[in-house]
Amino acid sequence: MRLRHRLIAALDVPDVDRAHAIARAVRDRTDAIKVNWPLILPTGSAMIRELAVDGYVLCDFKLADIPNTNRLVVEQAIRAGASGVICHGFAGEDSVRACVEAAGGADVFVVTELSHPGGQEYTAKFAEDFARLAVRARAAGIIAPATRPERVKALRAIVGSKLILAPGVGAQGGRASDAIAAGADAVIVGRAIYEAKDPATAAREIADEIHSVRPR
Ligand code: NUP
Repeated sequence: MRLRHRLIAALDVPDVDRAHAIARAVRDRTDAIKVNWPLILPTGSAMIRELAVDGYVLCDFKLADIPNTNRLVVEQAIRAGASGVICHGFAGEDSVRACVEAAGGADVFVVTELSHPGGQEYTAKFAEDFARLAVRARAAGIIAPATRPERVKALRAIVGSKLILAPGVGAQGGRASDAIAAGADAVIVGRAIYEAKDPATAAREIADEIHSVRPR
């Protein structure tokens, strides 16, 4: 993933026309469009294919299955045009390795600690283990919570130069500049962009905030 803006838009918009309109509006202010089930269930892999024409698509399928099923899903995502996929660490190293192998040269990101309050109940207890697993399995990077910048900092110490993508900015209460200052390479932002009256302006403002702490 090439990071220029350090901003990834989460397009959790089930309406195909609105999703395309928002993607077009924010493309040149973001490094990637992240898609998840709210968009892919109604639109299918055709949506991945269409979005991939204009750049990096990150499939946030949070894969947590047996290695064979993970592999089959990743193969389909890559075939449709995805440049990256997100998987969970808790399914174990063989399951993560299956994603990395199936991705070929594409990126795999491993969720460490989920950004919502419930993420502290279970995932936080194993987040360091998941980060070490991501390094061993040669994943491109990890997902770490922008809602808890001190955790981003702790996980950075484990993953070295691997990428850290941080969701939880805006609607979940995190600040983009705090996450970047704590060591995230990029933030993932959904509602604060796609629910904004003007998504392009919202994306530009977040990118400006990021560049106030980490100049281009
Ligand atoms: O820990 C995570 N937290 C999180 O919010 C891991 C994620 N992948 N996400 C995703 O990021 C979540 O599924 C959603 O697509 C996006 C955040 O959206 P929002 O809270 O900015 O609207």
